[in-house]
Amino acid sequence: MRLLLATASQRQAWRDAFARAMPGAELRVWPDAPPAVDYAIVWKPPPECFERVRVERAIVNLGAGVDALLAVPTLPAGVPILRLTDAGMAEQMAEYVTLAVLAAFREQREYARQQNERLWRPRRRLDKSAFRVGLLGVGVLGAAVAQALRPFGFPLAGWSRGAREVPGVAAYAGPEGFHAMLAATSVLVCMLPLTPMTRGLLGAAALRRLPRGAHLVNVARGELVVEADLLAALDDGHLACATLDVFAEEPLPPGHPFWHHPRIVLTPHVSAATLIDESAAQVAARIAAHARGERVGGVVDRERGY
Ligand code: NDP
Ligand code: OXD
Repeated sequence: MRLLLATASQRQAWRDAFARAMPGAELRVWPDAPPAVDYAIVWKPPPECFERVRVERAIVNLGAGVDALLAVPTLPAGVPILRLTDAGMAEQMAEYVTLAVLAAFREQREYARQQNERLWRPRRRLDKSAFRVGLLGVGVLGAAVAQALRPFGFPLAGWSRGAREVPGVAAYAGPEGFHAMLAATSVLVCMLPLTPMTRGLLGAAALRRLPRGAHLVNVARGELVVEADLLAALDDGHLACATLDVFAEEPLPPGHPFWHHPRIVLTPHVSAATLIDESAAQVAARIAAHARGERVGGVVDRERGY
C-alpha cells in the first residue's frame, strides 16, 4: 500500500502515528513525493501536491470539515474523498457547547459583571422550558451535542437538510424550517459544514430573526457568519453574547474587533481538536476496508460539499 501524508502542521507526530497504525504501508511524507500513491492522507495540502502525485484510490481528509480540501484548485476529479467522523471530536464538541449553553442559561456574564461592580443581586431563575437550544446541523457532531444537552432538560431543535431525526430533538429543514426554528431559539449553535449553501447563512436577516437577548455559538466555520452583521447585532444588544471558536481569518488578526468585544467569548479553533492517534486509527481501518472493496464511513459527497 503506497501512502502520501501531507499535513499543514505536526508532520512528525502524524508520520509516527501512521507508522504505528499502518506498519506494512509504504509511507511517504510531503514534500517527498512519489509519482503515484494509492491513498493521500491530507490536511490543507498545497496545490502542487496533486500536480506532482497521482492519487489512485482515495484522498483522506484529516479533519471533519472538507471545505479547505474542496477549495484546492488542483484537487483531482473522480477520486473519492473520505473525511474524519468523530474520531474523538464529538466528546470535545459536546463539552464545549454544553459549557457555553449552561453559561448562557445560568447568566454567567451578568454575574461576572455584577461581581466586577461588587453587586450582591440574585437574579430570577430563567424559565428552562422557554430556553430553547437550536442546533444548526445535527450530523455526527450535532447529534452528539444534542445527546449531551438532553439530560439538562432544555427544549432542543435541530436543523438539517433532510430533517434528520435525532432522539429528543424537534426536527426542522429548509428555509421555512430555518426561520421557524430561529424565531424560538435562545441559544443557536452552529455545527454546519461550510458549503456554497451555508456560506454567509448567519447574516443580518438570520441573526435578527433570533429573539432579542439570544446567544450564538459558532463552532463550525467562521465564513458561515457575516462578521459585520454579527458585530452590529451585538452592538445594539439584539444578541446578548456570541461564543466563537472559528473565524473567517485564522489566526484572528490582532486588530480584529472581536478580540475586545464585551459580548464575545472567543477561543482559537479548539472546540474539537483533531486527535492524532484516534484519527490515524480511524483512517488506517478505513483505508484497509476501502482497499478490500468494502463500504466505509465518512465518504464525502462533492456535489453537496460535505
Ligand atoms: P456532518 O456532515 O456529520 O453533519 C453536518 C450537518 O449539517 C448534517 O446534519 C447536515 O444535514 C447539515 N447540513 C449540511 N448542509 C446543510 C444545509 N444546506 N442546510 C441544512 N443543513 C445542512 O458533519 P460533522 O457533524 O462531522 O461536522 C460539522 C462541521 O463541524 C464540519 O464540517 C466542520 O466545519 C466543523 N468542525 C469544527 C471543528 C472545530 O474544532 N471548530 C472540529 C470539527 C468539525 P443532513 O443531516 O440532512 O445531511
Ligand atoms: C475539522 C476541524 O474540520 O478541525 O476537523 O475544524
